[in-house]
Amino acid sequence: MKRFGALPLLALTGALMSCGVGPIDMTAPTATLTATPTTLTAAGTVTMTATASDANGISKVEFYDNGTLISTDTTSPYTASKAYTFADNGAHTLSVKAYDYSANVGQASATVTVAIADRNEPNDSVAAATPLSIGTPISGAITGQDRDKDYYAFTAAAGDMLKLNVRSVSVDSNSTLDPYVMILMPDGKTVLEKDDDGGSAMESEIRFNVPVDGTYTVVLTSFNIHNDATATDDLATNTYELLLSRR
Ligand SMILES: [Ca+2]
Ligand SMILES: [Ca+2]
Ligand SMILES: [Ca+2]
Ligand SMILES: [Ca+2]
Repeated sequence: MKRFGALPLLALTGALMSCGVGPIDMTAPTATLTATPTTLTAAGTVTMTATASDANGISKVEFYDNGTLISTDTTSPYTASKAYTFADNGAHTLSVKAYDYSANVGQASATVTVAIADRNEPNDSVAAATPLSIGTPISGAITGQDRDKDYYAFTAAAGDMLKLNVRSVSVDSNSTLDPYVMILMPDGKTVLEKDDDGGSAMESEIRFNVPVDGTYTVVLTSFNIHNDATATDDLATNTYELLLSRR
């Protein structure tokens, strides 16, 4: 045990002092956090920008969403981003922890509200179409952006006799949607059929025979958006039920 006496420790302490190590840093960094946007009504990405400063420098900044680590940034500007969908609906406390080189932590937070009305979003292109099964109704809404279009994809065989219905007020009397719907051929461009008010009242109905085997795309929007290239129609009440059935 004699070999582990006090001398080495004293020597180490002396060496540190002679190296000019200053007083221990006990002061936490200061930090700020800005999140943009603070409310999401459509699926999208929130960008977080933090500032952090400390007399002895910043070693890293950690970004959290409701306490779960998103990412770490070691260089200024300190930024992070996170994508949100319908599954993330609710309040999100975004926060940062800024560390100095002595493990002191400065914190800041911001609140983001995710309130996406349509569970199928994002479905704004042929590539992002929501799968649609024959015989299974699916609910959505034309909302969350100025000119929402909802894309759905289904597979059918040549000769299939089908019917596509978009119901709004007959499903929910509070619905404000006047639906407009198109079916695109498997090339994703050519219009096979389109309809504004083939169903009851303003609702849409298309009866069609499938010309070739393939995956077809349904494009659903409001008559206002279809009819006027500059119109906006973003109402949470623009709800509908889409049903593809055999006839
Ligand atoms: Ca410090
Ligand atoms: Ca939608
Ligand atoms: Ca959409
Ligand atoms: Ca209509």
